[in-house]
Formats: sequence, structure tokens, C-alpha cells
Amino acid sequence: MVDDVIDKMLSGQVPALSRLISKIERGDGDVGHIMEKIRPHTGQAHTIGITGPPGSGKSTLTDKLTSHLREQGKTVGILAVDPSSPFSGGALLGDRLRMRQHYLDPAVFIRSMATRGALGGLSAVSKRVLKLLDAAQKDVVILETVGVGQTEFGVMDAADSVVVVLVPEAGDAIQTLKAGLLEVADVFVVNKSDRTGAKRMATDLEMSVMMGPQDDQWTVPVMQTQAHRNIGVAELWDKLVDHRKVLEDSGRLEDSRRNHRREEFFEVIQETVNQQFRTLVSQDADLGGLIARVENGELDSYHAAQEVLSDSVLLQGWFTSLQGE
Ligand SMILES: Nc1nc2c(ncn2[C@@H]2O[C@H](COP(=O)(O)OP(=O)(O)OP(=O)(O)O)[C@@H](O)[C@H]2O)c(=O)[nH]1
Ligand SMILES: [Mg+2]
Repeated sequence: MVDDVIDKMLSGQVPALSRLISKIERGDGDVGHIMEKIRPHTGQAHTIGITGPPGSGKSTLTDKLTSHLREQGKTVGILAVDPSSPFSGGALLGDRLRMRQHYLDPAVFIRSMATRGALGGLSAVSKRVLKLLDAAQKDVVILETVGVGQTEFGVMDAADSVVVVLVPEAGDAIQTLKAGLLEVADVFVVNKSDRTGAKRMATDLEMSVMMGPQDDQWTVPVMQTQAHRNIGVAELWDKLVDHRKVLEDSGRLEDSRRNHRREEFFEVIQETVNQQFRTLVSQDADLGGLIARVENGELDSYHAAQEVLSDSVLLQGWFTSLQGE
């Protein structure tokens, strides 16, 4: 059944793509199967992360970048993730208006996701959706997410190239975050460069790049843009193409793909074991009692975990229940 949907998605059918994304969002039981099936069709897209403070112009930039890419005949997949709001609120509604022309373009696929559960969960879901967009033959996949702190950057792991969008006004606030930003950015964009202070901020960032850890293959460029007027957008795209080429030529793209595959393996193991163990706890009275004592604070959770994991009878029971599945 789901194989049918996957085939339709691979052949470019948009409703099938939407359905598979919804499955991933809900964490349906066949997500593993879906990911396995699409794997051979992934790895072609250039995945670009666009992050930065609220209102810095990420969506406007995404919109204009998409127009630029469409002019070149490239297909685009966009995932807008909002880790701060529990609903798809005003910002996303504004995006819908702004991106109107792209919503009507069958070569552009746009999806918004708001927070559900932990940030780690959101990041795992985003990564899967990005893979799906890649498998759906999008040439360029853009991930837009609000972020200024370290915690949000986890989502950016999945991107080949990360664009950090700042605005002149954010100058002082950025000072304290600089180390983290330098770590994550492949390209800096000072957007709203029609405003005062843009040049100063760009120089400031360039200095920080120069004083930061040096990379003999790629020096993080600082671009100035006026996204709403489409100024600097083509230049930004050129830089991203350069970056991707450096990643390919230096072998870093392959390295990071290897890392992703390994980390994904551990994530799946962790998720599966966790899920199985929760099921076991819900069915086993003794374990239920143990958890109750942890809840009450009678038993320390570290101690309880050690006890459980060193109980060979219990582990044997777990093993047997798995075989019965
Ligand atoms: N003056 C000026 N305004 C801009 C520029 N780029 C975008 N804007 C405006 O800035 C506002 C916010 O832009 P968005 O693209 O929604 O910013 P965002 O980073 O996606 O915002 P969130 O998704 O809410 O975090 C909009 O009103 C844009 O029209 C620019 O270069 N100069
Ligand atoms: Mg936005």
C-alpha cells in the first residue's frame, strides 16, 4: 500500500509527497520502511539551511532565491520549520501570501512545520522530510528555520550549506552569539542592507571570520542583501554553488554523508529500543512498579536504570517478547 504511494511520489506526484510527509510527521509505523525505500533516490539535491533571528528576512530571501532558481529551470523543495511556535501562526500565513506564485508552481513544493514535542524530535522529523524532498527529485532543497541559539542549530546538521541571515539592528545581540554563529555558518548574509549599520556589521563579521578558526578550502563570505528588492540574491546563489563545489571536491560532502548515515543508525537504534522498552513497561507489572517508585522519588532514575539493565532475567524476557512480535 505505502509502496504505491512511494512510487507515485518518486514519479513526481505531489499529493503522494504530501501524504508521506504527513506520515513522517505523525511518526507512523512504516516510516522506517519509507526511508529505506527512498534511500537509493537521495543524495542529488543541494540542501541549503537558512537560519537567523525572527524577522531577519529568511522567508523573503527563500522566496527570491526560489524565483532565481526557477529562472534557471531548477526544481525547489522548501521546508519551513518554526521551533518556537506551537502553531502555524501569523508568520507562516504571511509566507503563504508572499510565496503565492510559488504555491501555484508545480516545480516548487512548500511545507511548513511547527513544533511538536522535543526539539530533538523536530530535528529528526525535519531530516527525514528533507530526504523525502531530495528523493522527490528537487534540485535544491531549502530548510528555513528561526534560530539564534545553539539548540536550534541541530536542525541545520542536515544542510550541505548553511546561510546565517542577520540584520544591522541585531549588532549587539550578535556579539554574544558570535562563536556559535561562526561554527554553523557557511555563508553570512547581512540582510536589510538598505538600513544604517549594515556595512559596519558586515566588516565586523568579516573580522570575526578572519580571527576565527581558518579553513584553507573555504573562507566564510559575508554578503549584503536587500531581499525585498531582490538585491544580492543572485550573488548569494553563486556563493552557494561555489560552496557546494568545494564540499564535493574536498571530499567533505561524502564525509558528512557518512557521518549522517552513521548518526542515523544510532538514532534509529535509540528510538526503537526506547519504544520497545516503553511497551514492555506498559505490559509488565513489576516494571510498572519500579517506574512508580522512580516517579515518587523513592528510587533514583539512574539507579533504577542500572538495575533494569543488569537484570538478566528481565532482559531475557524483553528478548522473548521481541521474538514474539
Ligand atoms: N527594509 C528591508 N526589509 C526587508 C528586507 N528583507 C525583508 N524585509 C522585510 O522584513 C520583514 C520580515 O521578513 P521575513 O522574510 O518574513 O523574515 P523571516 O526571517 O522569515 O521572519 P520569521 O520567519 O518570522 O522569523 C518583511 O516585512 C519583509 O518585507 C530588506 O532587505 N530590507
Ligand atoms: Mg519566515
